Amino acid sequence: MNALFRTCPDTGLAFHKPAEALIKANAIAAVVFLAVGGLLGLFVALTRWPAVQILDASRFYQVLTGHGIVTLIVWILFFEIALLYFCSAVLLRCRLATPRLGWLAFALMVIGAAMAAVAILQGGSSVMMTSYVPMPAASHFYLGLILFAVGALIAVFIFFGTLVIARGERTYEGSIPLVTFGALTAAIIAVFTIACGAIILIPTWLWSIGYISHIDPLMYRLVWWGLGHSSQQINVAAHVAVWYAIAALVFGARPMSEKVSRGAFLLYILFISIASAHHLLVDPGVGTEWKIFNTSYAMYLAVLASLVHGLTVPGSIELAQRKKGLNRGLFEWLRKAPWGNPVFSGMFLSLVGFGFIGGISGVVMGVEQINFLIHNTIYVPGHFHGTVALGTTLAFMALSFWLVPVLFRRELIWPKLAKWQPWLFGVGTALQAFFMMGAGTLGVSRRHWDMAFTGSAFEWAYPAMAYTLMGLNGMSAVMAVTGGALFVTIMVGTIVFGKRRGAPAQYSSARPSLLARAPIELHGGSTGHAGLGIGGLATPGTFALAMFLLLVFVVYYVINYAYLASLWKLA
Ligand code: HEM
Ligand SMILES: [Cu+2]
Repeated sequence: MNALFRTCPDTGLAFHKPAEALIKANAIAAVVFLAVGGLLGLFVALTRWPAVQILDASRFYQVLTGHGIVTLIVWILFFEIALLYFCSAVLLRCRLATPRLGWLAFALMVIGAAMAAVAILQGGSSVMMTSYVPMPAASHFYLGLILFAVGALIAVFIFFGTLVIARGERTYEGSIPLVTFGALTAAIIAVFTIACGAIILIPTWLWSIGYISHIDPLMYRLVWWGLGHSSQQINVAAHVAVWYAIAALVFGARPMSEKVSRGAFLLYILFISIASAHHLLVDPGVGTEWKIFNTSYAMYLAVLASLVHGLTVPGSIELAQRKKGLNRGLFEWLRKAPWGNPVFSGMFLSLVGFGFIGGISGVVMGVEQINFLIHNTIYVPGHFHGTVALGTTLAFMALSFWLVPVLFRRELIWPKLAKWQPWLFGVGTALQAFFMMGAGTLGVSRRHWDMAFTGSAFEWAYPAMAYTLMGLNGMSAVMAVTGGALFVTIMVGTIVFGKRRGAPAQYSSARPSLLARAPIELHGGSTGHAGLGIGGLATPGTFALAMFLLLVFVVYYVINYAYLASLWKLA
């Protein structure tokens, strides 16, 4: 049987027919679930808005569980599977390994997500995303998650298989492209992540049907966070790969140093699972040395990797722009970037938001002492909306504005509104993160539906400011959800109603042309050292931005320690 390919007339990419169909299916599932998850998020935020409080307690926990699982697991993973197939079969111009198993994986993921959704809807599984034991959920809640994970694992192995095929059939020269390397990083971490998930969720499922009598809650948390934290690193590796892809697509930018970028991805693989310890900083049972070693030494090597990407992605854009003559001052290259193109604006807001909000707050809250200030407060959702909503989700949205028209061969509908989408979602989410972090610093608890604790035996009130902040959070959520809804509408509208791009695609069994090795180019003129910072700074604007990040980080870090000291009323 000969594999069928089409060559995209707009991009030159080669699409293996079954790979194309699988990418489409996974992408559509992703968008549909994002719509559901975003709507649930709106209800969560409106409930936490004290003046609105739209849901009652039991509905709130149910909706919150649905929101967390549908967004962070289902939307993100469907999109990532589409991304893995794209980065292997399409970028390497080769056939996808075992497309039939790809459909099996897809079916398992759909069935698993549906099972978990039904369990949540039935009301007996409002255990939140983290599903800590001994809080029980229905057995089909756990089984659904397990089936979903098995599906995802199969897809990850199809990705590995496709890399092997590409190498065996020599569809590319040299080493795999950096974007594919980033996807490979995500896939390797995914294997570890899903293994942790199996180790903890399978016994929990057996516990839910009565085969196991007891699961130790501390052990549960330890292993669960091997899943919960590492999966966030899959997201980071994937969205960093998307940043590199978009820098190349929009600007023709080339990585400043492939070696450094690849080395940074390697750091993720080596050090990230260790950072899971930052979720156990207040847990008894694990020692202080263990906590401090893992979160304050080893974890910084993973943070270093993100800092490297945060430097080299805008740096490569700056270089590409300067080469085009946008060379005046520190920031002409950035001012004259295509801010009206949602592919670029979404990616850049994702990068800045991830660094300044998600990154700084993450490092600060990962310090054992400071963690006591904000543990289990609404600061935590503030932080991770900076990472997974603003960082990952917005990066995926930005890529979709380019990918969906290419994949479905249709023009984007509503291009004018599309320009606004990243701003609505990005700024709305950033504000949400700020307000939740602010309220959390004032102590507002996480996951408690009523911050006024109405009717409780002991009276307790937060500072008035905390109520205001939670109201502002609700308003920002409306803005973010508007942006999210706009994204979903434009994507679905484009797939269904978008104007067709040219004649229907023709597939042929001819082998696509070889992916040529990119010509090696030295940045910054003749010396060849400029790109390394020797002989003049090639990217002064990016360097200035990096110094600004450092400054914000130091100031914020010190403020938190000062605040911690002020709570210590012994002196
Ligand atoms: C505009 C869209 C969104 C809104 C309005 C929103 C709002 C919220 C709010 C207010 C909470 C905190 C609830 C609480 O603890 O009281 C929350 C929790 C959460 N959100 Fe979002 N969010 C949005 C998008 C996302 C996205 C895109 C993701 C993931 C990719 C995400 C993942 C989560 C998770 C995992 C939780 C925690 C659930 C739990 O505690 O079990 N959210 N969201
Ligand atoms: Cu973590």
